[in-house]
Amino acid sequence: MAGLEIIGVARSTYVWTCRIACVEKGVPYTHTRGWPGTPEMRALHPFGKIPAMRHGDLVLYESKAICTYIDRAFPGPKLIPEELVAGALVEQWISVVNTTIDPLCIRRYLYAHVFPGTPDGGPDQAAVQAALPGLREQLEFLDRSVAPTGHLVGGAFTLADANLLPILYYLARLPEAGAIMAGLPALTHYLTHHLARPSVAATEPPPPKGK
Ligand SMILES: N[C@@H](CCC(=O)N[C@@H](CS)C(=O)NCC(=O)O)C(=O)O
Repeated sequence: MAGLEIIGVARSTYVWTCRIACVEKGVPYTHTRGWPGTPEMRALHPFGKIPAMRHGDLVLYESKAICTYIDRAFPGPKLIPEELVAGALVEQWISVVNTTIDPLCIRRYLYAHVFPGTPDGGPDQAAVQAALPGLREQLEFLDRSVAPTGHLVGGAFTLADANLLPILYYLARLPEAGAIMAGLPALTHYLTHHLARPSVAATEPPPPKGK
């Protein structure tokens, strides 16, 4: 069977999670740049989003489905534990991050900085300020959640961590979220510690152009 390919730009949080999964499992893979909305991505994903995956004749989209496939198709440490409760908790974390934390932290707050749509290209301050109470609530919740073991589920690195870390990486680089996180020691340690993990460090996106 042809090798595994992850398609999407490296800066996407969801692409990053899939690449972490490949490295964690020791799966050789090719990373192909693909921009959302392009004909190339629309050929792989019905809405042109990233990531997509190719493995032989199989094309998959949705990062969770891609990572689950990688976890089941290849030997190596389980990213989604087989044990009933731990496995369910990983599913819970991925779901809450993708449906509640990503929409606020990335789509509303980070996008208000990165894609502000303001006349001068500066941050959309109204959108930033409106996101802050919820952002603080979510970050404080995450701080409490990782404090006991330094992981989201049990005492080991799982897909739940691989799914959250890219989001925290970007938040820590923005002024308001960075200031909130600086006051949350468990979350700060969690991020610093796992960014040094070989699978995460090896797949860290390049800095934006001009930096
Ligand atoms: N639920 C999808 C989300 C994919 C997604 O929204 N990707 C973003 C980049 S991080 C994207 O393609 N955005 C462009 C768009 O929505 O048109 C997954 O987990 O793969």
